[in-house]
Amino acid sequence: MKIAHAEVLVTSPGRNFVTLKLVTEDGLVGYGDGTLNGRELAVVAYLEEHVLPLLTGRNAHAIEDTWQYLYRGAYWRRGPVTMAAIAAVDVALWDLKAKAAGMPLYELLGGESRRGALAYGHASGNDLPQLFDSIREHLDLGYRAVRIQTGVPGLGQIYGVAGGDGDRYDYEPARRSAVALEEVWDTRAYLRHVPTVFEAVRHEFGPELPLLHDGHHRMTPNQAAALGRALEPYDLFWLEDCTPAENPEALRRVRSQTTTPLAVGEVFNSVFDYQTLITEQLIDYVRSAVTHTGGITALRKIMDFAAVYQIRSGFHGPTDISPVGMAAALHLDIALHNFGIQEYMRHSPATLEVFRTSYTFVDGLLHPGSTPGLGVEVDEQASRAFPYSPAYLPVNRLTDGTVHDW
Ligand code: GCO
Ligand code: MG
Repeated sequence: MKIAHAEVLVTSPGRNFVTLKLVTEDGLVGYGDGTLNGRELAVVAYLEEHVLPLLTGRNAHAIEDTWQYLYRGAYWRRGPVTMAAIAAVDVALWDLKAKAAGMPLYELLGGESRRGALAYGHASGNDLPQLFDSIREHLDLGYRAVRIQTGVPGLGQIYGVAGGDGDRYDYEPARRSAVALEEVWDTRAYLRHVPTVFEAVRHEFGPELPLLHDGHHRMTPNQAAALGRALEPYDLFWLEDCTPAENPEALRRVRSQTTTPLAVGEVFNSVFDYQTLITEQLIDYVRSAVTHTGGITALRKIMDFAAVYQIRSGFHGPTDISPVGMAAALHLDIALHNFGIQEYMRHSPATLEVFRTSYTFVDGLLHPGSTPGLGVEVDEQASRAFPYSPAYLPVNRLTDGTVHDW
């Protein structure tokens, strides 16, 4: 099964997506997601200029060899652009292999370990009434776990809070911008406010509902430890990215101070980013996306390593992971023994018009479906109606103007 043709598809149905398409000599088509939100065209250039010329004529079945060839062969290893490009190739090859076998991909990863993958959605509101409405809306949609983000008194638009006017999510798609928008942030105000929100949510919705929260890399280890402790009475499923990702050692301090479960890794791109966190059991959940971690081949190895230390998966699944990347995560979710939860933000109707998916969401559980391969086909004709449009992520500043982590 040789690769006859490789090409990169860029489309923007609601937001930008980068998809690698591989075609074999006998006409099988495989897709891989290489979307890196806000820096999309860097991955396109990496693939088109440096990877595609190496793919034609290669044995499409040789997934591990191709992975090592692209990773070690570049000499310059890791980094989000490189690993998103390798992921795109890796996932497209797994899609091809499973299509050639006539099986859904999870069968090649060991088969089903569960009926479906518990998913969490993004509930948010500027204030408590809006937040409660959003939680109810998620429960009505079938979600059995929700992430909670709210506005903070005194601050304007902040990460994770849908802006109103029918927006489903923050920056999806209403405030995407060709220049980076700026938000204002105050960590002390946030720390005072968040426990009151969880108190109110538990009071209204009871003790059962799994609740999650994302700190988006903004706290110091001490602040994160204090927040983790303050949230203990509300029994969080996890507190995510409490400190900046570059310094895994910071989590030793947090870990020693609180039993609130910790989730980390959406901006990581290799197993080495996790080495300290896993071996010292400083985290409870691996947050990586297939798309940003070198694909199924690499993320599977991270999860097997994590399993030894009782660490489970909680893969990244915002709408900037394309339906191809989401499907790849779902096949792993179904097959892995140490699955934890799957983030699931619903893609827009425009996105789903271009990417035809076979995954399902029933009673709060996601399933990748039984179509051979990943179960996602790209409608190239439909994609042409949505040309690339530059869109930056926001930049965060403290109240005195200092740039902070967004
Ligand atoms: C999450 C993430 C996202 C990221 C986004 C950046 O937990 O889903 O934090 O909201 O901010 O993926 O591109
Ligand atoms: Mg996050």
